[in-house]
Amino acid sequence: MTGTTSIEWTGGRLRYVDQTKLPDEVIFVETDDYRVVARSIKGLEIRGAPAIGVAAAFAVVLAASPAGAEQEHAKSVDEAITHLALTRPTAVNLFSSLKRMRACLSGPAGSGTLRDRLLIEAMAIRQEDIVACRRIADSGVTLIQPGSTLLTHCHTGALATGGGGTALFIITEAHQRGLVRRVYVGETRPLLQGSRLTAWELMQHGIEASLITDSTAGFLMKQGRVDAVLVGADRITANGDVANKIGTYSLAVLAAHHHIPFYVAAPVSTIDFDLRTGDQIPIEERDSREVTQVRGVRVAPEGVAVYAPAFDVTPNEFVTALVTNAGIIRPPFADALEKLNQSLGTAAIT
Ligand code: RUB
Repeated sequence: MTGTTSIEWTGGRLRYVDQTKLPDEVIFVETDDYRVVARSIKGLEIRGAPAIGVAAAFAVVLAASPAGAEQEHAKSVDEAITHLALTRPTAVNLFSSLKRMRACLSGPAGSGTLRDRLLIEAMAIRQEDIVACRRIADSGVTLIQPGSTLLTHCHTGALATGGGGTALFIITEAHQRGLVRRVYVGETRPLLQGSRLTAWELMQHGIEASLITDSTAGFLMKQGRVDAVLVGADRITANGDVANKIGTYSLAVLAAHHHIPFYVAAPVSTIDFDLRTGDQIPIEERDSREVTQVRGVRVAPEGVAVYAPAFDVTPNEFVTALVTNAGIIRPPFADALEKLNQSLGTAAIT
C-alpha cells in the first residue's frame, strides 16, 4: 500500500482498499455503484481529503452507467453528486471535485458522451493529485534538517490521496535521503488512523517509528525530542487557517510554545479561497460510538454523553509554513494565498 494507486479505475468499476480493516487485513472493495462509494466515504473506508475527492469523482462516473440514454445519465449524475456531497462536510476536496464533475454536464456538444467527459475529468483529478503529491514531497523535503526527529498526526500517506501522500510522503522522501532519525506517530483517537495506518506505512518503508498516545506529544516536545511537526489538512482558508484531524490544534499550540516548526502539507485543491477564516469551516461531528467504543468494544459507561468533532481548526499564527504543490508558502498567509489565487486564474497548477 505504499504505491501510488490506492484507488483504481478498472474499466467500469472502482477498486479501493477498505481502510477500516487495516492493518489486520488488506481487503479491496470493487463496485460499479456510486452509493457503495458514498457509504465507503462516510464510513471512512476511503478517507483522507484528496482520496475522498478522487473517489467521489470516479463515483460520479459510475452514476452514468454504460446502458441508458444520455438524458437519464444526466439525471442520475445530478442525483449522485447531491448524494455524495452529503457524505463528509469538512474536506473541501470533495466539493471541488464534485463541482468539476458537475461542469461536465454542460460539456461542449460533440465532445463525446457524458460518461466519456466524466471519465476524462475523474482521471484528470487523480493525475493532478499524483503530480501534486510528488511536488509537495520535493518541496517539503528541503525543510527537513539532517538527523531530524519528526512528529506527525493522523494519516497522510498514499492511502489518503490519489498519489503518494502529503506530509507522510515528505517524511518517506526525507528518510530516503537519510535525513530522518525517527518519526513519532500520534495514535489519533478516536479512529486510530495514526496507529493503524501511519505506523504501519512507516514500518513498511523501514522507517524508525515510535507510536505515542496523543496526550504524550507535549512531554515529548518538552524533552527536546521533536525537531519538526508535519501534518496534512482537510481545508485551508484564504487566511491560512487549517482544518485537520482533531488534535492538530493542540499539537500546533504545543509546537509554538516549544519553538518547534509546524508544517502543513496539502495540495492547492485543499485550499478553499472562498472562505476567509477557519471559523467558517463546517466541522464534522461523528457518531458517539466512535468514542465510547474501540473497534466494537465499549470503553465508557453506557449512556455517557459524548462530544466528537472529527476535526479542529489551527489558526494561521501557529503554522510555520504551508507546503503545497505550488511551493512553500510562508506568513503572512493572507497575502501569499491571495497572490496564489490570482495566479491560479491565469495558469493551472497541477
Ligand atoms: C483525515 C485527516 C488527514 C487529512 C489530510 O481525516 O485529517 O490528516 O485528510 O490528509 P479522516 P492529506 O481520517 O477523518 O478522513 O494530507 O493526505 O490531505
